[in-house]
Amino acid sequence: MTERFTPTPGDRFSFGLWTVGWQGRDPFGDATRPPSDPADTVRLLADLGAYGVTFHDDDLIPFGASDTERDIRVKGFRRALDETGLVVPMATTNLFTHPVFKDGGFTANDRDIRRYALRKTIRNIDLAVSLGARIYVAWGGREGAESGAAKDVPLALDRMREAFDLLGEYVTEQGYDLRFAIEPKPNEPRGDILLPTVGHALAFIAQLARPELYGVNPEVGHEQMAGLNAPHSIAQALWSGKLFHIDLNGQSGIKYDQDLRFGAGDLRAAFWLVDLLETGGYDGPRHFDFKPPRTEGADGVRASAAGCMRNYLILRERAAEFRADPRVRAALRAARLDELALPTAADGLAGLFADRAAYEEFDAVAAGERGMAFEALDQLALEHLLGVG
Ligand code: 3MF
Ligand code: MG
Ligand code: MG
Repeated sequence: MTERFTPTPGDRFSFGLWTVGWQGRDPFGDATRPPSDPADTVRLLADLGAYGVTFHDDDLIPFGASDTERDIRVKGFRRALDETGLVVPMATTNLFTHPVFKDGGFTANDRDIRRYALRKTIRNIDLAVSLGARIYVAWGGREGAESGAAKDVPLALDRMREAFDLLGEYVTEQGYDLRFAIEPKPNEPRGDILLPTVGHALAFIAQLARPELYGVNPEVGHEQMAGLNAPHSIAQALWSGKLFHIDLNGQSGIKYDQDLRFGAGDLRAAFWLVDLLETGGYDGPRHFDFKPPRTEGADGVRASAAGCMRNYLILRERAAEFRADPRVRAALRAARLDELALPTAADGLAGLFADRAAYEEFDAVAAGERGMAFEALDQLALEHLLGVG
């Protein structure tokens, strides 16, 4: 019975080095777990059934490491990848830990820091491409402010656009097969972060010189921190052709970034998200960006990572059963979802004006009295989610 929830590389589950490798240091407490060698993390993830591993430059090569140390680290990582068959679908830059980035990277008020941030990013893009990455994530965690006059937002967005345009120019000139995925977040670690939601990021991308190179990397919990419906945000990203990557995790409402394992927190949102990803045409990695709580030792870390994948697989089965249930199909028709798929005026404006039933003879009172039958539909969904469908 349990084999069907055992992950295989075909499920395309990936994890950041910083997730299972998180030592549990938080703003109030020290690390509760020892540091882990990235090569060991690769072996752990392969053992658990993942297919991919992702990294920030500093996860792999400590900030300020010498070239010799860098080579040793990269070699050890490559060896573990070769041994296990794990791939690197995505990489990213740490522009938030070192004090130099306290006011941001691409939008720091200090120009020299912005230039340094660009060079640091480009250096890691070269490494990412050499390891086979096709997606480069950019989370601007420090691109923001705590106070009003400290950041001129239009100017900061000019600098953000300049940075992404330069990165796009770089990968194009190099002939790299690499696209960028911008990761929105409303706050934490800054009081307010620029590009706070998927919607903001989509609007920003439209302003770039090569918009086709950029998409989004929505994180479930980040949208929920803004009080938004994460599956809806992610559906709009898919609809826009911009869901390049995803950070799956769990979050309970509007509070600090909990980074719970996928399935914890808002379970109903997780159900609808899996339903969306599995039916909506997303073909990228199922990437987990979570933090095994600092209460956990090595066994707890394994259980937490395994739980992310197992919960995804359980929800995948539940969502597929929901979609296949004849009662659900009938309930969807009763809720007139098939009608939503019809164009409103395929007959054009002329047809719309000529159609007296559309207005002159339309019985708005009767239409207003029709029930939508959504509750019966949602109850079926809930029962499938609970395993009694
Ligand atoms: C913070 C995050 C980040 C990004 C990471 C990948 C440290 O809330 O989600 O994780 O996902 O920088 O780009
Ligand atoms: Mg997060
Ligand atoms: Mg993330």
